[in-house]
Amino acid sequence: LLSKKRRDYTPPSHTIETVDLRFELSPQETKVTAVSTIKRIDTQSSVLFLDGKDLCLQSIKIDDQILTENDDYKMLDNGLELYTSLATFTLTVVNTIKPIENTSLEGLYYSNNAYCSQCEAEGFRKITYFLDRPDVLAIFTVSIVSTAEADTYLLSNGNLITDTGFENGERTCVWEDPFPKPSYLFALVAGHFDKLVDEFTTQSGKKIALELFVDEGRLGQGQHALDSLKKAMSWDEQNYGLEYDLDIYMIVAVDFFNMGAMENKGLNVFNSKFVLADAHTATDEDYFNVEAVIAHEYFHNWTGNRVTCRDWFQLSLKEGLTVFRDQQFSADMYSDLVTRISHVNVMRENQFAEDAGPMSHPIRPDEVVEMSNFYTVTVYNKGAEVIRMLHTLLGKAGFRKGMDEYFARHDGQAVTCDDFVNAMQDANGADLSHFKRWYSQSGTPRVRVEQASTGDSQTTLSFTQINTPTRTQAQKQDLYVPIKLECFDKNGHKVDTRLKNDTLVMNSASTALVLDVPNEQITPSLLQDFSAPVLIEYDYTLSQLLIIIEFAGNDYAKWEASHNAYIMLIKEIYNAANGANNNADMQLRQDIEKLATAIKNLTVAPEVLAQILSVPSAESLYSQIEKVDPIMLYHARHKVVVQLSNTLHHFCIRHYLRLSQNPRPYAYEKQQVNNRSLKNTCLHLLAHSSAETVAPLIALQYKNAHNMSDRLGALKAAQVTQDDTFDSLMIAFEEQFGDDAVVMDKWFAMQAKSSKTDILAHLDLLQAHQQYSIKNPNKVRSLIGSFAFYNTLGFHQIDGSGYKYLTDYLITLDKVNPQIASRLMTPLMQFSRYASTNQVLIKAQLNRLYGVKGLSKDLFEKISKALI
Ligand code: DPP
Ligand code: ZN
Repeated sequence: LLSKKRRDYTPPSHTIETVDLRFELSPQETKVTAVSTIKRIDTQSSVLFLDGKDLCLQSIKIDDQILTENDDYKMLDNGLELYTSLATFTLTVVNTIKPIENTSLEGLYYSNNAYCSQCEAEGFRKITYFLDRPDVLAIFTVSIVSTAEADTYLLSNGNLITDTGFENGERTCVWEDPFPKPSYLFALVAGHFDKLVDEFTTQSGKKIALELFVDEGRLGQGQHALDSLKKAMSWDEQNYGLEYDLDIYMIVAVDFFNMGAMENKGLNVFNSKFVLADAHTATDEDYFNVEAVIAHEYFHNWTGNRVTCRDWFQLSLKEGLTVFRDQQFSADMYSDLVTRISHVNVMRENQFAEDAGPMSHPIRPDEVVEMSNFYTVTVYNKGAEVIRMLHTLLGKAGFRKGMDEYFARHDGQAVTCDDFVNAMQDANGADLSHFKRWYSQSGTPRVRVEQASTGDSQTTLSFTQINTPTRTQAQKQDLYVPIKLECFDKNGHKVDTRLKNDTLVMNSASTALVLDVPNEQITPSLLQDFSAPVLIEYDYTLSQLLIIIEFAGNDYAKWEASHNAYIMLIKEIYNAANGANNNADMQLRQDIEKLATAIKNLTVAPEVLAQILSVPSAESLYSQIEKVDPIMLYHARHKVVVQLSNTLHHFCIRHYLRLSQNPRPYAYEKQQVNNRSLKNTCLHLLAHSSAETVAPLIALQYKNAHNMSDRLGALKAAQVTQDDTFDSLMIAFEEQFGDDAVVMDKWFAMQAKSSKTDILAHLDLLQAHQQYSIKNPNKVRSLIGSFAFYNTLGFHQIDGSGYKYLTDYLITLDKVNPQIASRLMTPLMQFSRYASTNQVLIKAQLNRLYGVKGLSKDLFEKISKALI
């Protein structure tokens, strides 16, 4: 399989200045006519290559001349080659496609009685022959012709300039997008929807029409999305001076979608999961996510659409930056701390794992076989962390200056990550050459911190970076690493570090910090706010962590210290289970006692306490233990949670009862969200305790719940107790929500995480459920994804049957939707972190998969990397 390399980039031989697309819609066979005005750029060129995939070509013309195969053009596997030396010409291509057979959900497809498109990254070539690359920017005019009166909306990018209405058996709508754009931002949606309308006035006084399209009957679940959109629009004006640029902004929610959402110019297409929300069906977390994804896609209008990527290796140019912007937005809308913690958890649970496995790649990859394999937590989330470090380095005002410079230079262009950093650098008179290494180096840097006496009265903290070689990079360089830190003495007083903004900047492999306090009295709180995407190695004692929990002035540091304390205790139990220590249980009781006392003494806001009471997931611990036995780790973690639950029983009951009183009508607003978060965290923790008082509380909460957060909170707690309550609540839930596709995803996910011993038979039954479909990515992710990613006991069964189950499913799914199959492979890809018995079993399945005939590029790329 041919890979593309970043270094091999060449500019296009030709460009397309305008394209008129005409779609004559039919689910079975849609006819596409593309009339492009093409200009030759490379004067030496006599060949024009056009991408094309799964297309049925009808005719092809240059100006008025019909072309003949082999004389004028040649068909290739991945497109066609046109022979012409004209400097400018009009190309007319007529071809047909089969939307109803397109289960890959890439290109134009038909599902739930509607047409929908997804072109990023390389889906446009499944619509027509084209220069399907992001550095070719054309003005699009789109005519959509439908003979079905039921298709009430025929939508594309930009402004509607003609609507014939339904007459003589057909209707045509014509859309014109005045902004030149790459083909990946093209969109078409046609079908019947309900429409919610709103309006936004920009800071310069322009009125924008906002339109939200949802499935019939779902209008009541759309207002939160529109409110979020308006918040995002004014936030971007206030924080970056960026205004919306078309007269209309449309969002369509569909049930069948590979991604979360897509930022097509003026016509976003969304997975309905990130649009639909009301108190009855959506949790607080869902509300948060809808707001964040709506904002993310909106922010792309400038960071992505107005300034786009030169080639797909530069994906982080728009994604890292836009994720950073949506994170800033979420922090402003809701909570700095909780938002930050949720993103830090993603880094530690998912990104570190990816970077330690066979798919490890820099945020700007060097080599790609299938581009959709690179929509990763590395490109997105680590990319955002890199932008965040730039923000730290340049300061808020400096960062803004750099952004202004970036738009001043590159509006309307397709550019590179280097162009972005250069704009930042030049606007600030800074030298970012060392910083740029973050773009080319993969892997998670570890920073080893050692503490030692310097004379009698001083302490030296020495910091050393360890950049371990990865599969594709044998040589690693040191990186720019800002480490935000505070130090405390034994009384909890803050020690003066003389650091600007409390931040130690590592500009080389090692550095040291000297403090005027004796060694035995120092407790450092390191990497506050997760100031760099690195792993810190420092051997804390429990007493040190307790000092931070008690005395640190910022909540992040308190949370981090509690998090580290849990990790420490879990590791001790894990190691003791290997036979080392008989006193482990008693030690654990004593340690948890101390930790619990520190927690009880805190006076922090409810959402902070909720975070501190949340024991880190097993997944986030995998990067902490070499060759981990997942089942043993699961049990070790469980033991710690149970001990914590028993120790904090009264404390949690007290909070729980207090917060359960006099509920107000549901609103997604801070105080309510924070209180619910603490209440449900307490309930979940209580469910682990041996006290019999808890089961009735759970059942009662479920029964009285007037919103989804409380309902799901009860259900999750019931799942922990593993008694009949859970099964009966699940039946009640299904009866109530069986018709709501988005809500039922929660139900499937809960089923998939069940610790039933016959989980595999159970999964078979669930696949036969009337709401389940292998063609619907949300369903596949909820059921099979939740099982493989989160059901430790079920997936890692020692006979390998969990691994085999997933592999069997992947073989079938790959034929239906390779992108989703490829995402679902992740748990198998990360085999190297497991104990050797697990590794052998997983590799056997990967080998079996490798032998399957006709495997997609998506899977093939990953398996070949895994098996090298
Ligand atoms: N729709 C995806 C995102 O916004 C890809 N651009 O991240
Ligand atoms: Zn994005």
